[in-house]
Amino acid sequence: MGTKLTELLGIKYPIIQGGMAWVSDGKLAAAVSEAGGAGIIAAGGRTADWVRDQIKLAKSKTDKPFGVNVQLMAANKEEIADVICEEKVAFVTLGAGNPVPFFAKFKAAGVKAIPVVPNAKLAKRVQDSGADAIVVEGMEAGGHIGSLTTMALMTQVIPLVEIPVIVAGGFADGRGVAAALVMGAAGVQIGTRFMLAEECSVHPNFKQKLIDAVDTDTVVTGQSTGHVVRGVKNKFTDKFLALEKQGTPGEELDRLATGTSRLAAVDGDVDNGMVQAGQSLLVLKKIEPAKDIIDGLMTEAKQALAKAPNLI
Ligand code: TUI
Repeated sequence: MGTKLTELLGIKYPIIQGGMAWVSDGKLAAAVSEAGGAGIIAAGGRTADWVRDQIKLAKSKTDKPFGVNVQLMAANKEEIADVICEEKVAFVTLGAGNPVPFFAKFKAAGVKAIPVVPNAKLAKRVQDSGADAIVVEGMEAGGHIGSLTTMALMTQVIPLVEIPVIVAGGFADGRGVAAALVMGAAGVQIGTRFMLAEECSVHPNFKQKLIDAVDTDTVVTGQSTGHVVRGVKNKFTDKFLALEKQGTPGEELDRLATGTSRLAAVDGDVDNGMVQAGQSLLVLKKIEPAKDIIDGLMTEAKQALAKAPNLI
């Protein structure tokens, strides 16, 4: 038995890895795909050459389908889209902007287009414009977020569209996967949990920050600028939020935030960098292979679903 997502992508389990800028590369994507999910290389902040190299690396490690996440605020998004088409990657997820202008190019290259949307209106619009599936992402997620919760999105968007709906934001264990499937989702996208995969190259300081964090430790920056981002509270977010409260102009805040995701994820400065992460942090206890994460998620999901028929 599978779902509309496992069928669409030709994968074993209904789990896709979130595209995490400065974090998810070809090594992590291949490990997740090899374990039966769908891994994703995050192109945000990277050059087109880096993206091509990581696609080639992933292809050398797995024959299974994997994807690339394109960040639609990036200046080089067209160039990256061309690389994805040339390399005939199985699918793309498209976030943080309007994905519709890219659909024709991906369709012509046989690359499935899966936009990430934060509300029902955009879900309907991208479906009507030809999206193959959607990710609906709740504000529990890490990184750039909308304003609705995952539960509100599952409740309202899943019945509204015919294409497969993958849900994201706050999922970190198998009970969550089961709950999403019962809600009618075709799959779940999980980001933060995969930062603790052995194959994830994010800096060890970042991994430790996640292990040490508790459920209430994330904050949301950028409400005043429109670049709304969730991450773990630290010296950087304290300073940023204090400046926001004082009414600091948006351009100055944007300048202050520039480079901070890389600083935390690549350089390991988890005090002065932005440690982008979602809200389900207590589940993050140890570093383990991606395969163990996925096997654990699926075992737990099956147990939860087996119990479900007797609940009412
Ligand atoms: O894109 C994400 N999450 C991200 S992108 C990112 S890189 C970044 N870092 C710092 C600041 C800003 C970006 C980190 N995390 N998730 C998918 C997502 N897409 N969330 C929200 C949206 C979205 C928002 C507006 C999608 C479409 C949209 O409007 C479309 C339009 O133009 O009408």
